[in-house]
Amino acid sequence: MSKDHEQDHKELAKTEHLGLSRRRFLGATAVAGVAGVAGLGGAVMSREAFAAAAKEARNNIHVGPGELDEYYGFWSGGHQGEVRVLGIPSMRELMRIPVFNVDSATGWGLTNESKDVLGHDNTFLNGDCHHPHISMTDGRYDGKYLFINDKANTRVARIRLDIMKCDKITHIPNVQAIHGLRLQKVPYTKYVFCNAEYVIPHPNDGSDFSMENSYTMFNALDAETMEVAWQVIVDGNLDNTDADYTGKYAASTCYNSEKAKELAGTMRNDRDWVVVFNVERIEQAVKNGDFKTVGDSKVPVVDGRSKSPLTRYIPVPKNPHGVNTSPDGKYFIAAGKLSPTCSVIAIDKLDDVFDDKIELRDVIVAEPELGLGPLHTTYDGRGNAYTTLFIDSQIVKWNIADAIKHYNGEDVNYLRQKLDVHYQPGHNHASLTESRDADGKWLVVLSKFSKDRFLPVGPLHPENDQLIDISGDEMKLVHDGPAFAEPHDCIMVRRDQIKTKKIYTRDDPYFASARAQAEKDGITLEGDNKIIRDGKKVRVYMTSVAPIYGTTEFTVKQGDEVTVYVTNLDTIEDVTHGFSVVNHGVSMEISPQQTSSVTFVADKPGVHWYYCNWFCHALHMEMTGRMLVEKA
Ligand code: CUK
Ligand code: CUA
Ligand code: CA
Repeated sequence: MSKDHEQDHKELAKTEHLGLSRRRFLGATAVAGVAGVAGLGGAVMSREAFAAAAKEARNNIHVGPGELDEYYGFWSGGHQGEVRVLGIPSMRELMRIPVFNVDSATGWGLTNESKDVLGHDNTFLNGDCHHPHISMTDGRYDGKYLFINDKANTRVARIRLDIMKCDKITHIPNVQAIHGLRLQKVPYTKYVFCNAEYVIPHPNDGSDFSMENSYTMFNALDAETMEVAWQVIVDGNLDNTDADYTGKYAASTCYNSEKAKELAGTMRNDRDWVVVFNVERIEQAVKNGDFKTVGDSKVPVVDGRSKSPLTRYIPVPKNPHGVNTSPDGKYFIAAGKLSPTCSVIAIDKLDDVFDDKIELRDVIVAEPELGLGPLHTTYDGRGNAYTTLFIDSQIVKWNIADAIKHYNGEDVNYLRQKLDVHYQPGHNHASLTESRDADGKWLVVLSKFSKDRFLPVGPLHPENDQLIDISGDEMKLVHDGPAFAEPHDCIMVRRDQIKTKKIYTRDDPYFASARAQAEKDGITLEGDNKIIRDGKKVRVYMTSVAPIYGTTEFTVKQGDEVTVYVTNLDTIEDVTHGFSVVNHGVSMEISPQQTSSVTFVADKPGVHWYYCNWFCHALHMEMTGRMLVEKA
C-alpha cells in the first residue's frame, strides 16, 4: 500500500463516525490525472438534515396508495441489458422492458416473437445499454418510440411505447461499441444518431492491428426503418452526442484524440475536442454519391476527418464526456471530466465556423469552472445548468448567462449551489430537459456508488438514484432509490406524453409472423385449437381463456420440433396468461389479445406438464395441460 493510501486509510478510520470517510477517501484517490485540482467535496449533511430538507421540498414527493405519478421515467438498465420504467416522483419501478437480455418472465429471448426482433441466429445474451431517448416532433416528445444503445454488442434497439416492447434491433456494421446516442429533435426524429466509441482497423480481419490505420464512425439510423442511413469517419474516438433544435447539427465528444490504446496515452493532450456534424452537408454528400462503402455493408460512408467540410473539431479540455443541448436551443455544453470546467458552444455560431468565417475556438462562449470530474449537464428551462461532479460527489447548479458574462471579463458569480449526492454521480436528468418543455421541477441523479446508504447486501452494492426537487432557488434532495446495475442515464416524460394500450389489438405487427404461419396452415389464431404436423415439425395452436387452455393435451413424437402458439382470448385488462413446459426451458407471457409462440425440441419421451405461469385466476394453479411424447 502506498504512503498516500495508508494515510487515506488512517483518515478513514478517524472519520468513520462522522460519516465523512467515503466522500473524502474517494475524492482523494480519484483525482490523479485531473488538471486544476481544487478542494475536495463540500460540507457533509447529516441524515437528519436531509430529512428536514426533504420535508421542506416545494414539490410534493408523496404519491399515496392508488395515486398516479406525474412523470414517466425511462431508465437504462446498463449492462443488465433492459430498460426500466419508473414513476416520478415516487421512484416506484413500474415495468421492465427486456431488450438485449433474456427474460424468464416474459420469455424475451425465448419466444419466436422476440427472436424476430433479436435475430433467430442471435448469439448475444447480453447487452450494455446507456442512453434511452424518446422520439420527438418539433423538439417535443411524441411518445412513439424509445431508442437505446448496446455498447457491448454494437447495436441500437427501438421500443414501441404503445405496448412497451422492443420491436427492432439493428447491428451497426463496420464499427465497435455504440455508446452515445441521441435523436434528431427537429423537425422530427428522422435520425437516431449514435457514436461508435472505439477505433478499429479497416478491414478488421487480422491483417493489421495498428492504431494509425484505425478509425471509428458517427452513425445515423433511419428511425422508422431502423436501417443505417449513413456513417461518418472521424478523427479520434467518440463518446457522447446530442442534437440541436434546428435539425442541422449534432455534436459528439472525443476523449481519445490521441488515438492511444492505453490509459496514460488518452490523457496526453490538454485538449481533445467536440466534433460537430453538419447533417445537411452530410445528406447532400450522400445524395451526390460522394461516399464509399466499407466491407460487405452497403451503408454510405462519408469521410469527416479534419479538413472535411462535413465536420468541425472544436478543441475543448480534457477527455470531455457528456454533451448536452440546452432546451432554449442555444448551446451544446460539453463536460470536461479531467478538467474542472464545462465548455459552452454557441450553436448560432456554427454556421460561421463551417463557412470558415471564424476560428474554431470562437464558438466557445463560456468555460465555467465547476468542480472536479464534471460528467453530464442538465437544465431547468430557467437558464440554469446542473452538472454532475463525479469526483466531488456533487451536483453544481450554475447560471449559463452569468458564466458567459464571466468569460467576457465581467465580475459575476455564475455558481448558484453545490449539493452533495451519494456518491460519484454519472448522468443527471431534469424533467423534460432535453426537449422544449423543460419544466425545472425534478432532477434525478444517477449515483454510481451507494456505499452505506442502504442495508448491506454483500460486496456488490446497488447504485443510488437520487431525486432532487429543483423547483425552488435551492436544490433539495428528497429521495434515495436503489437500482440494480447500472442506469447510466434516464429520461423523464410527462405522463400525458405517453399513450399505452391496455390490451393488444389482434392486428398488432408484434405477432405478425405467427399470423402469417397460421394463414399458411389454414387456421385462425383466435378460433382454432389444432395440431399441424409438417414432417418433424409440429405446430400446436391453442387459445386461452382464464383459467383454461384451448388444448389441454397433445401428442408428439420424440425428436419433433414443436412450436406452440398461444392466443389469449381474454379481453379483460391485466389478465395475462403464461405458458411454461416443465423441464423444457419454455416460458412466455401472453397478455390479453396477444399471441405468443415458442419453439423447442420434444427430446424426452413421456408425460410433460405445461402450465400457466402468470397468475390469472383463482384457478390459475389448475390452468395446465399435458404434452405426451411418444418414444421414437
Ligand atoms: S455515459 Cu455512463 S455516466 Cu455511457 Cu452517458 Cu456518462
Ligand atoms: Cu392463466 Cu395463470
Ligand atoms: Ca484525451
